[in-house]
Amino acid sequence: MTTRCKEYDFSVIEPYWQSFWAENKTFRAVDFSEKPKYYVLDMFPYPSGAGLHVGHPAGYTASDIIARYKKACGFNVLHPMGWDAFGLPTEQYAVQTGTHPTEVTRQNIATFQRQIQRLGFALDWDREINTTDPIYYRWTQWIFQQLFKRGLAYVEERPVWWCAALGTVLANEEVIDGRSERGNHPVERRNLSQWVLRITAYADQLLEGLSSLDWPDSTKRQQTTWIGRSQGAEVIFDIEGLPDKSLKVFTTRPDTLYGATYMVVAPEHPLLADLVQPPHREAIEAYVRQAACKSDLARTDLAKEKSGVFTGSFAINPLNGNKLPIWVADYVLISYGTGAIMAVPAHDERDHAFAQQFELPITQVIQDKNGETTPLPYNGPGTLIHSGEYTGLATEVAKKKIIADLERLGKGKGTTHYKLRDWLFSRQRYWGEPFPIVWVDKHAYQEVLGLEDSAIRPLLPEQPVTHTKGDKTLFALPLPDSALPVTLPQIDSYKPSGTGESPLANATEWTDVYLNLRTGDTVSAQSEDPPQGPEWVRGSRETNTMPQWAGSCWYHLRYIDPHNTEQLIDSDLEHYWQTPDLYIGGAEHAVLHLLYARFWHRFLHEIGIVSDPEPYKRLFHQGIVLGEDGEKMSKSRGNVINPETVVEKYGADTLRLYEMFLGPLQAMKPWNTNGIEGVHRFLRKVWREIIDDRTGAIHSKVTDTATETPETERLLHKTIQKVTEDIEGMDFNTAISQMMIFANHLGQTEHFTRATAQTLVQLLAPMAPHISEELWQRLGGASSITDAPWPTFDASKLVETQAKIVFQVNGKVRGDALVAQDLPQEEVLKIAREHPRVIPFLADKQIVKQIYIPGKILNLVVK
Ligand code: ANZ
Repeated sequence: MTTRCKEYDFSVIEPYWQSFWAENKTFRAVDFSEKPKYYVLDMFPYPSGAGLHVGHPAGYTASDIIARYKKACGFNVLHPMGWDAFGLPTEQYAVQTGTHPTEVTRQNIATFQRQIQRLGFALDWDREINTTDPIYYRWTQWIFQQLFKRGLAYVEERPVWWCAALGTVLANEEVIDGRSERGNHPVERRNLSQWVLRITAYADQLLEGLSSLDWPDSTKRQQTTWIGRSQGAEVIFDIEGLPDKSLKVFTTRPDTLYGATYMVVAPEHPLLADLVQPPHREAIEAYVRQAACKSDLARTDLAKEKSGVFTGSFAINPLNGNKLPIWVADYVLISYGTGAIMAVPAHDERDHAFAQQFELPITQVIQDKNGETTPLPYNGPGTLIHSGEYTGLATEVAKKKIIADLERLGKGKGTTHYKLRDWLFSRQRYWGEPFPIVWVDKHAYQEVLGLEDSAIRPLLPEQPVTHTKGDKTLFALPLPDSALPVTLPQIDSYKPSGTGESPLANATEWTDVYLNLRTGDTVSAQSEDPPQGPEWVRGSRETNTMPQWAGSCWYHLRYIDPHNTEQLIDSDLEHYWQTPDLYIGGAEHAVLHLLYARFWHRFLHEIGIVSDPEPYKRLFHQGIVLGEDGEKMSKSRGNVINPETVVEKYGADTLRLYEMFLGPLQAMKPWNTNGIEGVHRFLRKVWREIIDDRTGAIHSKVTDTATETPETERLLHKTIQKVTEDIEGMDFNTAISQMMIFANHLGQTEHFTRATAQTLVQLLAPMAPHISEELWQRLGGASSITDAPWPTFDASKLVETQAKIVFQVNGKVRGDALVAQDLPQEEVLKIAREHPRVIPFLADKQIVKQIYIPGKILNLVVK
């Protein structure tokens, strides 16, 4: 049961085996199998209109090799695929063309699926998921509800980028230097009511959990920095002339308090209005307006020139009573610490640059350990100087003492701050998950509180979540489980509403509803015949949608139980499959997705849905594949390689093998079309060693009668060992090199056994599965190669029996020969003397000395 081609014809072989695997459901993951489980997960793709690019197969081939290898090792493998399909590009395409995003998504998924299937991945397609499918996002909404009822979702006025010309809110990445990326219109910060998730409640857990993870160090470091826990103190400064106000700062260096020479508040600081003295008012108002257009990143860029304005007010140093001028400057951010700092220019780089620019005093208060004068700013540890009673103390001691003294004076306390902010969770978009929330007025909310037996009561948070609209306060009411999923309504335009609200705000037919709290039924409030009864409330649906990250926060769980309509995941299945044993994806997700998913998974663990607090124990980042010119592939550069074109020309096995042969998986590396020819030739060679391509039968070299030569046997076992170890270590490029060496060796032998040929194709199968399955079957393999157990090597066969001896004459290499490892020196000398390339150098000469390094070199000194 094979194809009939004589030569290596991948265009026949590959589709043949792909349908064979699909029809036989070869890669079906079996729930509750007796075998040990192995779950290997890829970061699922966003099905864009552009189709697959060569970056996708790099990671997917790696995970596929592991999946196929683990199956051969006797594991019950789960290797699934799905679509992270909500997102802005689809919505924008829909706006431009008037096609519904569902339709755009359907088409894009069809393309991605066809392209992925052509690569012959060992995927269980019965578990395919799609984040935009209501069957899926019902559970995304459900998780939101659980967060909501535990007080982890709330609404807050948050500054967002608002572009008046476009009539919409923009994401950070859509704003460049204070202007919209599209159309170059000015943007400004505007406060809008936003949903926020309390990820900060998990800051410590997320930080401490990192130590248990087998992740790339750089990614762990990025998460650590992103969470940014810093220990320090809050210090309270009195303000001259404002006896009932004070200025609170956060500092990690309370030991430098004597070195503070000025203070800074962020332009958004609530106290600023009180601090500004009349002569400075105009300048400050202009400055604050300017700062509103800059991103945090631009404001804190160390390389940028510092800017700021003096407020005219002074603060009092709580330890020594010094008067410090208070400035406003945009390098201090409102979102961190307390939004105000004590500036210590001698020991902080930013303060130093600022002080130099505005000619403010610089007072050194820390000397390094050796007491030498260090160039300023010096931010290391050392001993205090010019610091009153603290002079002479080591920095760490001084920190503690100063904090204790401030506490006693009521002027401060030790605190911990985090860079991590709560997660802004709403978007003013159409193509995202709707929130399962209806806003009702106070009266209706109180009535709900009275409905003791309602399905909704257990979903209400202890503290109501409210937001004000005009002069009204509205209360967030979660929809009961029976109302899920809340599906997206059909609307005429996906354009933003123009008021800063989502396009859904225009769909009043959908937003204004009567909701039955018991059944979850809704009736449009525009209905002529409004329903009656105590369980019906009138409200207005939340019109923001969730960000694209939501669906990918828990998708690793859905693959385990993809069709469950009763619960998020069956707990027996969860116990069986647990979390992925290996997760492969790009390093660009180091903080956002990988942190959000850890947060949700920890939360689900806490509420008893999953058994482990961490979702991804072992993580591997595949490197980026660059264009042939060494630059990032991009349409505008014209250096994009389309995997389908490669498959057309060389076949999927070549593409897979080539992507793995390019270099170490984690490295960034350029594409090279010449290299692909080499890999393709290797596959042809393997074919021709085993198949006689004039007849299509097994080559006469492949013997069933003779035994294997010791050299072939040794190299075979070495190859099994190396390929096995390299696959385990994800060093696929060197595994391939070893197989090339072995294939070359077979090319040079007269005969090799059928068993040797079978083992070679087994080793090749995880990387080039189609040719391997074909050769396996032709060699008489009983069932699919995917059922054959992984070859094992015999360590006793690895011992080198032969050695290559290099012959030198007077220190110069003149020839070499393969000899038995334990051949006596006289015999080796005999071979050297008879070596055609050595003979000329010995003629008429006398050997005066022999230096023999067994198994390596014979050096003859002649006169
Ligand atoms: C005085 C000082 C002296 C500081 C010194 C540093 C060195 P990390 O470590 O990142 O947490 N800071 C505090 N709040 C700020 C804000 N909202 N915007 C900008 N800078 C802010 O940084 C904490 C340090 O960053 C704080 O310690 C404060 O400067 C500054 F030799 O206070 B430090």
